[in-house]
Amino acid sequence: LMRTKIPEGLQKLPGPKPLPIIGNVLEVGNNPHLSLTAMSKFYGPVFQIQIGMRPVVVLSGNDVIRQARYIGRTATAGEKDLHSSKFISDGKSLAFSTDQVGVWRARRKLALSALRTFSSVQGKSSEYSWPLRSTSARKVLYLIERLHNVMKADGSFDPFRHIVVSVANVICGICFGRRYSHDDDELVSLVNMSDEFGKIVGSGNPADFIPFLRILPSTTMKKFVDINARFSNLMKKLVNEHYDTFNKDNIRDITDSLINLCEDRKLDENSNIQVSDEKVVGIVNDLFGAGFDTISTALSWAVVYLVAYPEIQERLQRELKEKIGMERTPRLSDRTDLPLLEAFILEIFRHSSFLPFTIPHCTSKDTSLNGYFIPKDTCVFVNQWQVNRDPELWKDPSSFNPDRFLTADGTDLNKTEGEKVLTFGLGKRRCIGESIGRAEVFLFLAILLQRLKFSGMPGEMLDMTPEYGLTMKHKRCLLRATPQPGFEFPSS
Ligand code: HJJ
Repeated sequence: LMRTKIPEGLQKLPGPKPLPIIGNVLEVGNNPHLSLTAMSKFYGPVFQIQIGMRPVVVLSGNDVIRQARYIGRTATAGEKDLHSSKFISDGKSLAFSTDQVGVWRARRKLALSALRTFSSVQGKSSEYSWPLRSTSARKVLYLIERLHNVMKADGSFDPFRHIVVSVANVICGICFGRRYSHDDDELVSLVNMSDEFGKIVGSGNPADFIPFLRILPSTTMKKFVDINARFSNLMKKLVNEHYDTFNKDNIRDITDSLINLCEDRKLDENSNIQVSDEKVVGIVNDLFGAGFDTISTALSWAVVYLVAYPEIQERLQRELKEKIGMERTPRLSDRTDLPLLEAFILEIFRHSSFLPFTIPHCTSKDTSLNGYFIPKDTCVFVNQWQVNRDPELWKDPSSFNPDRFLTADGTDLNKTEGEKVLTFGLGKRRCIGESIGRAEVFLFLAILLQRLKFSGMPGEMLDMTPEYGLTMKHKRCLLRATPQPGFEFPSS
């Protein structure tokens, strides 16, 4: 890099001076969202650090990140070559892949259309649509029953432990057409280890960049390899069951539709991009992994915030009672009638910023941003946490205040404010599950809030410090849930 000539009219990137061999690993530390936000105040919205010997460009600030999205040729798929990516789905993950641009683009298109066909959030029923609303609603009602039983037995419950199983069952239905019992260890223990996955995959893990760290014995790394092997094995088992029972006249779920695509392609010899069957069907791993990890983290945070801000919980419950009542289960179409709940969800996304960085990007050719030269093959981190806490963008950014997303009279959602929240990335590699994600979080929360009141354990303080990772989680805790007046737990 030292030898790279900077083209005329462009400047060299600013940034802290790296140490030999380790670069800026010490300054980045264990909470990159905080350290890199602090550095952006000093070096500006585009700066460079070095992790090990590799330069990494860090983007902050609404303007720069939105600008970067238009130079799509910059922040697109490319050879990221991060050490941890090699273990995710046997190196064949779509989101973490090192696929060439053409292959990546073809796979992304397949993933998008599979999701669209089987979630039908907008309610456009297609040939074989799986309405998210009814699947989710059933899972939440079951979750409520489950929480009731746990409360009866233990007097408290661990929110993440139970939410993650229900959320996993929604995406499991869409991907594999089946559900698991809350007592089935095959799924329950796996989805309860997603924090270990996120710790390794989160942006700024030194082992991704520094080869000699990989030969040191690391228990976290061993766990990570282990989790990925277990995850892959479960996916392989489910996929093989689908191959065994496949019938092209009865496409049951996303896995079937991906298998069907492979069969179709065998008849089509004109296709110029070659994607192996394994890489087509393997898309389901990413859909399942992303579908349970992100949404369970969001919902678990939401419950913790409800407990931390009881007056907001009360207002949310009043809104539900007035607009929906207790007679029927809330549905997706109620979204426009529940602006406070929508505002609450936006404030969870903003304040927790539990997706602090996007998945790392990589420049696929020499480019420039904000007058700085960025060479080909540079790793790029996008600091979403910084945008969501930027005092230039938000009044009193560290206070939790859903009202910031409502119009002045408090009766409507302020859409422009909502669009400033950065959670799903931007540009060519933005999240493909955004509409499913938003819908599922809404539906789960609406139904939970209609029927349950959440509180903490008497005399115990809530620790809201996030644990850094791809998806930042709150510390495990015990909470209480009691039925709302006018609603009784189902007797089972
Ligand atoms: C997983 C938790 C996993 C995968 C994928 C293949 C695709 C949060 C952000 C992006 C999400 C994108 C994706 C996440 C994939 C998980 C997740 C876990 C195994 C996986 C920015 O998630 O415990 O195992 O294998």
